[in-house]
Amino acid sequence: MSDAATRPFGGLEAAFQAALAQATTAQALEAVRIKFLGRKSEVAAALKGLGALPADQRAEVGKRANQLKTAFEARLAEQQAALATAPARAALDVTLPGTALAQGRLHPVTRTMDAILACFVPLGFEIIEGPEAEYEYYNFDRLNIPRDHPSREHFDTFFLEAPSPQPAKGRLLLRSHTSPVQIRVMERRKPPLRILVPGKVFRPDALDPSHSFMFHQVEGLVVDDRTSFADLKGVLEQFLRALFGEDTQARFRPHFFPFTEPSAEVDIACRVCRGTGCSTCGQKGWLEIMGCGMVHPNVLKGVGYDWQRVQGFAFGMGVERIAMLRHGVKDIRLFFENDVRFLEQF
Ligand code: 2NM
Repeated sequence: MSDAATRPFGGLEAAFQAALAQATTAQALEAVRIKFLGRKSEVAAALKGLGALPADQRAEVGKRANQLKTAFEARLAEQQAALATAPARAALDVTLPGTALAQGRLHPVTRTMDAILACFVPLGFEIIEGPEAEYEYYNFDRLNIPRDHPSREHFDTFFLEAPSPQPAKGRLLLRSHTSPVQIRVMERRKPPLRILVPGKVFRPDALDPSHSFMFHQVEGLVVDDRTSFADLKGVLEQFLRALFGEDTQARFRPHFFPFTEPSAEVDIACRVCRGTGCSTCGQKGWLEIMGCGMVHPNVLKGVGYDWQRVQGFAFGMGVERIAMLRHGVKDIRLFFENDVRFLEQF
């Protein structure tokens, strides 16, 4: 192509390309079309003026002008197509609030259980679980609660109708405490033992704000030579301070359990009234938190331990009761109704 033929369009393509790159709206694109292909454009003028050109230039200028026209039209069409798909992006307003995802969380009883277990892990306790369907043998006999003994009536029980696979171990029942797991562990293993047993327990109590036929317990057992009531007090005081705060005051009150001697119930100073008496503590100033004691020699003998050479201490607590105290929940049944409006507060 001769100089004369290309000169009229010098830099036109580059100018078109730059203008196109900046045209991000339909209007801007139309303005580019008018400027480069409209009636007053350089290309249109060249085509219109072909007749006035010398014959030897006419063919080449015409061909070049048509090439540019075709190329510009193609690129304008491409850009228009690209803009047509863009509105999806333009419509995304990043300042709008996002869609909240329904998020799951742990049940307050699970969270309280975890908090309790976490207090004992640094003290070297192992966490062990066992069956919820138990034999009378482990739930009662081996815990120094003999058949026909009135103390067994303190532990109302759900008996299962299924015939016992091992009749020598008595009937099957839903365990009324987790202590049968401690018996199973002691039968299998020799001291020293430091175990913690969490789990569900079942008692056919009438339902009311503080009773449920199923609830959760955490029980603990330590067996060693030279373990004393002082060790029991030290472990439980440390536990209560870890769970309820360093300034927690605890007191041990004499009590009776068939499987421990001596036995005690443990109270903490009421967290609501700090001991002066309120509705949470029933005007007593103290809240009952757990039971404990030194493992009864009959229990140690029953699992085959030399009761004159080893001692043990044990303790147990109800998880729902502690969850109620921690969170100010007034009715245990709320934990089992699964009303999301209740559960999502934790
Ligand atoms: C409690 C209170 C006192 C207890 C006793 C035993 C075992 F198996 F060693 F004999 N386990 N747990 C115990 C003692 C449980 O709960 C209120």
